[in-house]
Amino acid sequence: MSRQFFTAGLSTTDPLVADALAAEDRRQRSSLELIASENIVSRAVLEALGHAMTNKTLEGYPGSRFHGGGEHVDTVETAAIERARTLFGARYVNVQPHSGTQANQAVFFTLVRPGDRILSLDLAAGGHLSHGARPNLSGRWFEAHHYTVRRDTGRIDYDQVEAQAQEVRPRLLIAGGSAYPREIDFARMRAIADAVGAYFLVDMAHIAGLVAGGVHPSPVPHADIVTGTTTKTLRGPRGGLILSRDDTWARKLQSAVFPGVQGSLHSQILAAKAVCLGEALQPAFRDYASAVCANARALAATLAERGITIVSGGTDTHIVLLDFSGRGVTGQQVQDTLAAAGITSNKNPVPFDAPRPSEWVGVRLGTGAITTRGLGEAETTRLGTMIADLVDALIAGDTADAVASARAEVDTLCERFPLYG
Ligand code: DSN
Repeated sequence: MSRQFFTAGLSTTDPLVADALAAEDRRQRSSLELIASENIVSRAVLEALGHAMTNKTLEGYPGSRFHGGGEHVDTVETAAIERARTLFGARYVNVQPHSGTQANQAVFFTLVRPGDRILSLDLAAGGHLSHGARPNLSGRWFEAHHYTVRRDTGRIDYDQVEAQAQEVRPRLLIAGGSAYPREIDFARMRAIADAVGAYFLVDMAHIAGLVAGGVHPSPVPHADIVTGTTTKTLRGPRGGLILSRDDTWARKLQSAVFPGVQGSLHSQILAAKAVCLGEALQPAFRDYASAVCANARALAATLAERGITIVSGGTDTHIVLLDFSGRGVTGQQVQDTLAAAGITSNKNPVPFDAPRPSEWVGVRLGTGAITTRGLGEAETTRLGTMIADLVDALIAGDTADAVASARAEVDTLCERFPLYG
């Protein structure tokens, strides 16, 4: 092997990929990220992600591996487990799931069998694909039923969930999702699960950082099993995790993750997970989580004042879900208009929306990344005004001036709040 293999940089060996990475770097630095499932990881997390620990293949768990040479991965995996235990008050922790979806698959492997009934939040009401949506494996393997939100409040109606649970008699009740902006009453959901003899899973992927930061109630005392991601509000690498308040399911979950739904682990990701969990244990993370929610409330209030419908009338989390039904524009058009000004968002269904993504009338915003960047309530309020101006211009049919003006303000904000020095 030529020495160059070990020494040459990416720009020399693969300009196409190097250029794409450089362009992505510029994109992130010069735009404001409002996609609710994104965040900006620390330099320390990036360092762990880019480490040669990626070369290490391992299966099994610390102290019980199928390959040799795993002692340093044992160190980082054990640290990640211990930190998650402390952070979330959980007894059982598994940090190996490659994603939140695979964490959920491991829970299914543990608690249910193909053909069993599951009951989860409807996708259009803020649920998640991996909770039994038809195109997902979970929708094919289980008899999935979905509860929704009230049309008048946009919130979960727990009496309705209870009535539906009594009718469906699911083996597994699931709470959580990817676009529900309100606090979830985990104690009530637990009571509903108990009343019908169902297991109770909470997928806290979006709110894990808010739970860690003490600004959202924890599902851990209530659920049989909790899944989540280290991405999103927890501000870590892409990947999942599984928690439980006790060891009831420990043995089954261990073998459900490996060898049930996964093979070898992603060593360097475990190192990055340990780093982000360590960061979340610092007192400053509580301030961060609190600022994320304050920014979301400021954004929702500003947009509502400008006549934009906010699903559920506001937010208790980092998510602000906009509803453009009856305004003559689609979520895609709003997403594209914001993007032209350097504001990144995603089209999203709103409750009871059309099934086709091209017809969705929602846009989901989230404040995790801009808060990491340093924007406070004043800047977020200003950002809300810019978004409202862009929407007004879109509805009026001429966005050129609004886009130019917002783009200039986005540039100024990006310079004031730079990424990675
Ligand atoms: N579920 C997707 C989202 O919320 O954007 C990815 O995690």
